[in-house]
Amino acid sequence: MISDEVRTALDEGRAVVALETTIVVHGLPAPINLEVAGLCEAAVRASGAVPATVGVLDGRVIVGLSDAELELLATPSLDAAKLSARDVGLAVGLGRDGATTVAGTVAVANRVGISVMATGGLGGVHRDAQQSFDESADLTALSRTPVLVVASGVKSILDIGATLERLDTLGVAVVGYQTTQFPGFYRTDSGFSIDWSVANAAEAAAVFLAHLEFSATGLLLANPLAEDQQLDAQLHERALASAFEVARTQGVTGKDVTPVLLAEFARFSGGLSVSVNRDLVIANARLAGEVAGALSTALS
Ligand code: PSU
Ligand code: MN
Repeated sequence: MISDEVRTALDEGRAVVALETTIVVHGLPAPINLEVAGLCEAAVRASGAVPATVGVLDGRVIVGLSDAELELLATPSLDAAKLSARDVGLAVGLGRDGATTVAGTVAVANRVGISVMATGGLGGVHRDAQQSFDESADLTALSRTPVLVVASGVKSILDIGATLERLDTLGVAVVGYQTTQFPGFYRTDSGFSIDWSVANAAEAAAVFLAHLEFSATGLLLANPLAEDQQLDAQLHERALASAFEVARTQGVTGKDVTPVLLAEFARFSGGLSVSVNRDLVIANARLAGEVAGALSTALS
C-alpha cells in the first residue's frame, strides 16, 4: 500500500526518500525513537522531497506510514519483527507486523520506484564474523538493488575494513559526501579512506545516474557527521568494549546482535550515543532529500 501523498509524488516524478523503520523500532529507545522518526521526515520535507517511511502492518507493506501507523508499529506489545529483504514476503504471507532494515527497505523502495533512502549507519561485517559468519544482508541487498543509500558509513560496532572489502567485492559503489575519509557512524572519520567523493547533491545524483548505466548495484553515499557533533573518542572506545562484553555475556546472535550493541552504547554513554545517532540520521535524511530532488530535476 502506497500512501496518497507518496503515490502522487511518484506519479508526478517528484522527489521521494524512503526511510527505514528498524532504527525506530529496534535501534533507538522510546520515546526519542518516534521523535527522531518525525524529525527525519521533517528534514526530508525541508529539502523539498516527500518522505516514505516503510513498514509492514498486518501483512500489508506500507510505503508512507502515517504518524499513527508508525506509532502502532513501534508499540512494544506489538513486538514487530525486524525485516531484512528475505523477511518482507514472509511477514506479508503470514499477515504479521514488522519494521524494515536497510535491506528490507531497499527491496520495497526499488519495487515501487523509489531510488533514494536514508539511514543512520549501514549494516556490515561483524567483528567476530570469522567465527559467526555474521554479515548484514544490507550488503547483499545493495549488491542487487540499484538504490542510493545515504548513511554515515557503516556502524562503528562493525569491522569497518572488512565491510569496505565486501562492498568492493559485491560491486556496491561507495562515494564520500565532500570527503574521501570514510565516516565512522558515531565518529566523523573511521580512519579508512575511500576513492571517490562528490561536492554536492547534484553531483551525487549525476554520479548515481551514471553508475546505473554500468551496474545494477546500489550506491552508498557516505555522509560524515560534523566533527563537533561526534561522540568523544575515548567514550566511544569504552562504550564499544562494554557493548561487546554485554553481547558476549548474553550470548546474543543473529538479528539481535546490532540492537543489543546499540542499546548498551546508549546505556553506557548515558544517552549521548542516542543524541549523536539522532543528529546523524537527521543530517542523512536532509541530504537524501536534496539528492532525490537533484535526481528528479535531472530526470525531468
Ligand atoms: N542505523 C542506525 N540504527 C539502526 C540501523 C541503522 O543508526 O538501528 C539498523 C538498519 O535498519 C540496518 C540494521 O539495516 O540496523 C542492520 O542490522 P543488522 O546488523 O542486523 O543487519
Ligand atoms: Mn546479522
